Amino acid sequence: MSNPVATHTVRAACPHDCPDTCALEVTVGDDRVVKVSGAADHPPTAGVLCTKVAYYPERIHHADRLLYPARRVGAKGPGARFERISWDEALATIARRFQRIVASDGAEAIVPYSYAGNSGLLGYGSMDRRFFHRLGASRLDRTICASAGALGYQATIGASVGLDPENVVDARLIILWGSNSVVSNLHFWRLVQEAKRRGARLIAIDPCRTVTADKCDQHIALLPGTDAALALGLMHVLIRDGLIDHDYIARHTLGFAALRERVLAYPPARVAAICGIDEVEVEGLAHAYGDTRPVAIRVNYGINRTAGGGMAVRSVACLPALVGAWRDPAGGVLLSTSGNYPVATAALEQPELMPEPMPRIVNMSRIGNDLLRARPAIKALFVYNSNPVAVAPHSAEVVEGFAREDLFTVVHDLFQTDTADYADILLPATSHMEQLDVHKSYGHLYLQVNQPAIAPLGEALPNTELFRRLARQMGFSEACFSDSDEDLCRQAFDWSDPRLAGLSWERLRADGHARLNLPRGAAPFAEGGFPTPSGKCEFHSSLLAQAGLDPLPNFIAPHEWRESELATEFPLALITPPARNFLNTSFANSARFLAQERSPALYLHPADAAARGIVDERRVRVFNRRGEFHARAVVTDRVRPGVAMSTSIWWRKLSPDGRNCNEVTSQALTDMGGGATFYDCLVEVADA
Ligand SMILES: Nc1nc2c(c(=O)[nH]1)N[C@H]1C(S)=C(S)[C@@H](COP(=O)(O)OP(=O)(O)OC[C@H]3O[C@@H](n4cnc5c(=O)[nH]c(N)nc54)[C@H](O)[C@@H]3O)O[C@H]1N2
Ligand SMILES: Nc1nc2c(c(=O)[nH]1)N[C@H]1C(S)=C(S)[C@@H](COP(=O)(O)OP(=O)(O)OC[C@H]3O[C@@H](n4cnc5c(=O)[nH]c(N)nc54)[C@H](O)[C@@H]3O)O[C@H]1N2
Ligand code: SF4
Ligand SMILES: [Mo]
Repeated sequence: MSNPVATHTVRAACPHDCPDTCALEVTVGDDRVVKVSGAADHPPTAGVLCTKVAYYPERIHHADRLLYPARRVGAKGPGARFERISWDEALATIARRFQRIVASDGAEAIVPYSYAGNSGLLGYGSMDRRFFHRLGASRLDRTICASAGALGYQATIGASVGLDPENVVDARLIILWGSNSVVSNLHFWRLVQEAKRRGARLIAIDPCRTVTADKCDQHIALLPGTDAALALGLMHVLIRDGLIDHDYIARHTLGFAALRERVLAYPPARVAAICGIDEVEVEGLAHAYGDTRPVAIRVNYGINRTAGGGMAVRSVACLPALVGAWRDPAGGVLLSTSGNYPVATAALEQPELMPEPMPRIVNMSRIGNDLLRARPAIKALFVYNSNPVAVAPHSAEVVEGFAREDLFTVVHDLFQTDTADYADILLPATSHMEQLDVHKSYGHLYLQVNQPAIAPLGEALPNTELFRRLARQMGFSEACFSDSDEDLCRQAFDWSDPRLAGLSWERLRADGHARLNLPRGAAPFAEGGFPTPSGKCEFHSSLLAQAGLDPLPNFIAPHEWRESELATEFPLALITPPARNFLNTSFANSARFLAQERSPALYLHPADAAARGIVDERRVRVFNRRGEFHARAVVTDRVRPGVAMSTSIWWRKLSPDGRNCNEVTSQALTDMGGGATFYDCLVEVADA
C-alpha cells in the first residue's frame, strides 16, 4: 500500500479573459495540482467554477505543455518542427535580432502582440510594457474585444462603472442584451436566477436562442448590428408615451431636447424593419422597460462587434437615465466593472521610458493587413498572451503575414498554438499556478491575489521574468527592470485611493481577496454624479463632438449590410460567438472539451437550409470573398432566418479543413475605438 500524498491548499485567481474572475482553491500534492475548486468565501464565485476550470489540473499538467525554449528547424506554418535550446541562447538570439533591426529599420519595426490570455495585472501588462517602451517598439492598440463598447459607454456614463452586479437580485425586470450569460458570464447568471426566484422577468436580446435565451421569459431575435436602432426605438416610445422621469432627466442628464429630436426618426415601424422584428416587440419592450422598477440591463460585448458597435453600446447606455432607473440599487446598466479599480497603470507600465516622439501605434485587429502593408514595415513580432493566427480577423492575410520569411517572430505560450507554428523562437510560459499575480475584475468588485501553487514546470517562465531577463540581455539598466513580482503587486494599485481604504498589499496578500470599498446595496447615480465631463449622463456627448463624431446616439448600419449589393451574393449574416467549453482558443486543444464541442458547427434556420438544399449534420462550406471554412450543418430554429452562427474559436490545425471561422471575418473597424468587427460578416453557405 502506498502512502497517501500530503496535500495543501493555495489561493489563486482565474486568469482567463472572463468577467467572472473566480477565486480558486488549488489543492497541491507532490508539487502537482491535483484539484481546483471555487472559493466558497468569495461571494462572486460562491464555491462554483465553470467546467473548463474545474478540470484545470488537466490543462496544467497537459502532455503538450511547452517546457523548454526552442528554435524552429523546418518551414514556418502547420507542422513546424522545433529543437530545444537554452534560455541563454534564446535570449541572446532575440536580443541580437532586435539590436540589428533597431540599427537598420528603427525600433518601430518591432511590434509586441499581446492580449488577455493572462488577465492578472502583472501577467497582462507590467514588465513587458516597460521593456517595449524602453526599446521604443511600436505601441499596440488592444482593440480586439471591447474597445468600441468601452468608448461608447464612456461617452455616455463616463467610465466602465455602473450597476453593482450583486444588486441585480432585487431587479423586477432584467434585460440580457447581447449577453450569453450561461456560457460567458456564469456567475452573473447565478444572480439572475436568484432574481428570477424573487419574481423578476427576464428578456434576452440576441439573434440566437442561446441557452441563456431559453431560460428567459421572452426572447427578441433581432438581426446582428441593429441594437442601436432598437434602443432608439425604445427611447422614441418611452418619450412619446410619457414613460420618462422628467425630474431625473432635468437634474442628471445632458442634451435631452436634442435626443428627443433625434429619436423622432426612429418610430417603431422603421425600427422593426431595421431589426427584422415585429413592431409589437418594440412597443412591448418599451412599455415593459418604462413600467417596471427596478429595471436592470446587462449589456455585453456581443453588441460591440459590428460597424456601429460603439453607438450600439452608447444607445443602450442612455436608457436608464431616461426612465430614472439609476434611482434603484438594482437598476441601471452594467457593461464592465473594471473602471472601479484604482489601478496604477502608469506605475506598472512606465510610459515615460518611451522615446520622443512616441512610437507609432499598430492596431491589433488589423495585424494581417499591417504585416503585409504597414510602412515602415514590421520586421519583428513578439507574441504573448494571445493566439493571433487563430483569433485575428481575415485569416488569409494574417497567415500570409506571419509566413513572411523576412519576419522574425517570437512566441511565448503554454502550448504550441497555431501562432507558435510561425515562431522563429518559441518560449515556454508558466501557467498562473506557477506565478504570483494580483487581479481586478470586469464582472465584479473584488480584488484578488493569485499565489503560486507549484514550481514552474520545466524551464517555463512567467511573462514578468521573461521580460526582466530580456531587459538585462539588452543592457537596459533602469532600476524598474529589477522590480520583483512582489514589488509589481505592490505598485499595481493606488493604495491611497478611498476605494481601497483599509487595504494594503500586505493585507490583501494575507486575506486572498477583498471587496472594493464601495457601499453595498447602493445606487451609484441615484443623485447623478456621473464621471463624465459634465457630471451628467450625456445624451449629447462632448467627447464625441470633440472627436468629430455624431454627438447623439444613432444607428450605424453594419459594413456588410443585408440591404447592400454584397448581400445579393452573400445573403447570410454570420456571427461567431464563444463556445461554452472553450475560452477563445484556450481549452480548444483539450481532448475533453473538443469531445464536448464535437466539431466546428454552422447553425442555420430550416428555411435558409432548405433554400440551399442543406440537411442536418452535412458538411458545408461557409464562404465569402475573403475565404472559406468548413463546418457541420446544424439545422435549427435557434438562429433566426438570415443569420448563420458558428461557435468559436477553434484551432485551425485541429479543425477538419485546417482553417477556422476567421477565414471569412473582416478587418474593417468599428465606429469608435478602432475595434474588430467579427460579427459584421456576410457569407454564403453550400454543401462542401
Ligand atoms: N465559455 C466562454 N466564456 C467566455 C469566452 C469564451 O470564449 N468562452 N470569452 C470571454 C471573452 S474574451 C469575452 S469578450 C466574453 C464574450 O462574451 P459576451 O460579452 O457575452 O459577448 P459574445 O459572447 O461575443 O456575445 C454574446 C451574445 O451576443 C449575441 N450577439 C451577436 N451579435 C449580436 C448583435 O449584434 N446584437 C445582439 N443583441 N446580440 C448579438 C451572440 O449570439 C451571443 O449569444 O466572454 C468571455 N467568456
Ligand atoms: N471569430 C471570432 N474571433 C474572435 C472572437 C469571436 O467572438 N469570434 N472573439 C475575440 C475576442 S472577444 C477576444 S478577447 C480575442 C481573444 O483572443 P486571444 O487573446 O488570442 O485569446 P486566446 O485564444 O485564449 O489566446 C490566449 C493565449 O495566451 C496563452 N497564455 C495564457 N496565459 C499566458 C501567460 O501567462 N503568458 C503567455 N505568454 N501566454 C499565456 C494561452 O495559452 C493562449 O494560447 O479573440 C477574438 N476573436
Ligand atoms: S473561466 Fe470564468 S467562470 Fe470559469 S473559472 Fe475562470 S473566471 Fe470563473
Ligand atoms: Mo474578449
